[in-house]
Amino acid sequence: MQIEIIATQPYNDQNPGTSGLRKKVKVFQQPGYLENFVQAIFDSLEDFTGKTLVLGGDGRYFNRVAIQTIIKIAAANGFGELIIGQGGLLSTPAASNLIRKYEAFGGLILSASHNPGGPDEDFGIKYNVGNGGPAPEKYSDAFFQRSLVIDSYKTTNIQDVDLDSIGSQQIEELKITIIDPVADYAELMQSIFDFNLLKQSISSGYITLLFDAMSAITGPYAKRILVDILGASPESVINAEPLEDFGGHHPDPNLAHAHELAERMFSADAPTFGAASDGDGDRNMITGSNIFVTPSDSLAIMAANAHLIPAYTKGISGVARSMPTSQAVDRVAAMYNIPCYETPTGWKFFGNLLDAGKITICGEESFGTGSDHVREKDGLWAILFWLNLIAIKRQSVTDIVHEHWQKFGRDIYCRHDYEAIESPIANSIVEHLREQLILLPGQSFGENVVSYADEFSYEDPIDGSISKNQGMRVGFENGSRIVFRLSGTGTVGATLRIYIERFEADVTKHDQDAQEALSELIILAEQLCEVKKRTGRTEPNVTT
Ligand code: VG1
Ligand code: CO
Repeated sequence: MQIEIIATQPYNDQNPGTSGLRKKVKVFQQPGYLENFVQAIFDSLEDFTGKTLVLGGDGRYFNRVAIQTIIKIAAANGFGELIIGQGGLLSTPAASNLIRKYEAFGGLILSASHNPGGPDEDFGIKYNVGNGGPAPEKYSDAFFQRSLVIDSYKTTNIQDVDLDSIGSQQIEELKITIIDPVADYAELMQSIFDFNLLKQSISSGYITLLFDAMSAITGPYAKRILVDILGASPESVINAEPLEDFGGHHPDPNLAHAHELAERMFSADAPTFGAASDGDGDRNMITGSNIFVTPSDSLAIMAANAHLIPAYTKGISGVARSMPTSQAVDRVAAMYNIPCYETPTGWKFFGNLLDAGKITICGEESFGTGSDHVREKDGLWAILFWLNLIAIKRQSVTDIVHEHWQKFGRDIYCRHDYEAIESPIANSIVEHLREQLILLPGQSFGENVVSYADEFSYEDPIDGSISKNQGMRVGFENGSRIVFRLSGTGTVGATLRIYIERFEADVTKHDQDAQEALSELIILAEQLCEVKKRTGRTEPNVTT
């Protein structure tokens, strides 16, 4: 194989965020931009000669072009085998599974997840390590440092690879295997859940379902698993064709963006269960007939009921949640007497805990839940978990949620996102908040007395690494919390996320609307951060 060394200029903005490097497609299309970053990753890794790399993406615009480029750079850098999803497609959890199952050295996942796609929209790339999980911070820091000084990358002159024909081919020292992106994943799901019970529940009509793939990666996965294997009707999977621009929408599974699903689920003839996933298939939204389950509640309910699911009948070792996720799962852990860890936002912080067997189930308020079956959050896994739960308990989603609240109380929760704020204004908001932290403890706001106010810092209990400045928390004596943090996945300006929660033990008050129940804290959040005042906005772009 003839290796070419191409001279290049470094870019100064290749710092991975919460989940890999995300930029506008136009940024990635600059000369050497993608090449530099991929070479910077390989330069930061050791001892991979002859080893396997998994490669695939969510099918968004630029996916195929990027895959051909990466194949050549990986070949020139000495990988021995590339496992690539047919058509260049792999959902994030499926890629994680392949890395683990085929004991690959690592993987590159091409996705900007829930961000929109198309020539003027977003693209992304992320490296996953040998456990199948997103590269921890020490890696992403190294990638960035290398990208700042890189002056050349390696490539080869091999021909473009046919990504659509399944099978293996040998190109000199390099083996390229194009695989069915769904098969291994479907097999894994079958090993976790009671597929026979699910088939019966669906064929008998006890469960009727609607799944919105949002024109993103999970269409083929949902069609195979829900329709072909479990027997749901073909109409129960909507927007099932992955499109390069996701049909012009945000492939973000929440009530605002999955509006077709939301309309059907809140109608008179709603199915018993409705769900959606995101661009790369790692997120999930759970709904039942006329009910939306907040991701934080979903995590708690899954933890509380895991022992009913075949793969977890022995119980779970512990749970973890990202810091802004509600404390609902903490109550489950306390009652079951298992540990509960609080990590910074981003799945990369769960990997060590999962590897060490400290936790079995983990999740984030941002529509992400997962377990030790892979090292990514997993949308369809969460959906199958809920279906299995409904089938075993013979209860509706509403009854499962209400029963959970009766037992544990309800952590009323909401998140407000203010997107694309001009960076100087966002920085002024953060600075203003930071200045107040030291003064807040002991202050009373109505019935809310501040018990602590700080910037969240995390020490990994396994490797001792420390991650600072992971969001500002204001905690109250009654257990309520307001959290502020800037997004690390956006590509335009800055996005401020405000997370608000309050515990309600009184069963007669469990049916309240979250925005109303949290109205005092919402007003207080604005008083503290002044996002409306400083940006002139009147309301958040997205409320979840
Ligand atoms: C967001 C979510 C975070 C999630 C991340 C990646 O990050 O808040 O919980 O892990 O997206 O999810 P941020 O920094 O924008 O708040 V995904 O589905 O984009 O891979
Ligand atoms: Co995602």
